[in-house]
Amino acid sequence: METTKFILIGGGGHARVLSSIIEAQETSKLEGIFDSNPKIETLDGVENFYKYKPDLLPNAFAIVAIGDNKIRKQLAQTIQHVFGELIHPSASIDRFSLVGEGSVVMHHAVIQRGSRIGKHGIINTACSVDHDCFLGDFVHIAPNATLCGGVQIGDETFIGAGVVVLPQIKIGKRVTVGAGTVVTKNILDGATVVGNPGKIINSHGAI
Ligand code: JB3
Repeated sequence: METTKFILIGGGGHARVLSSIIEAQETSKLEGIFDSNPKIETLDGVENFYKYKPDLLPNAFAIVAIGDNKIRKQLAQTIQHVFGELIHPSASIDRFSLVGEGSVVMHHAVIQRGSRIGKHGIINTACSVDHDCFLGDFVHIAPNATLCGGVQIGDETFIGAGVVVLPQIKIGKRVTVGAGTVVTKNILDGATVVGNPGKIINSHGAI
């Protein structure tokens, strides 16, 4: 069976988790990483080529392996490789859901029926995206977070570890929801929300 080859842009903690997903699939292979840090020679034995070169490993699919949504978006615009997707075999993805290019779904995550994950999203370890959710591009759902049914999340928004978002809630773009927050009301663009129940702690992004 043909091997699916990958390159990772970035070689830190997030890249190591993605390397673990690649290793978990017999027909996938990590060919190299591109990380600007001169101290990183390899990632778990895979060579670091440092500065991104579009003509190096041209047949490999690229994943931007940077957890920060804004940096991941900036970098994605510079990559000329075709983007792939990475889904750990232990993740549960309903056949009527969609995962956009460049997105990654970690170990034991759940994406329920009718949900759509945008481009370059991070659906992190053991989080759950329930039915009919709509996530924009460059969204990060951190480990163990729970999106109940029909939740909408805007581009570049970060949902912290262990967050709970109640059904049908709409969260705008570039929102930060702190770990453990329970989101009970809609949140406009740019807000930072923390606590149970979630309270907005910056000027914009009112309910
Ligand atoms: O919370 C969890 C489960 N994971 C976090 C993840 C989602 O985000 C993790 O704990 C970290 O908070 C974070 O992981 P990430 O993005 O790997 O962070 P860090 O370990 O700091 O690694 C970032 C790597 O990207 C570093 O090695 C940088 O040198 C590299 N980097 C930063 N900017 C870049 C650039 N590499 C390239 N090629 N180009 C850049 O512009």
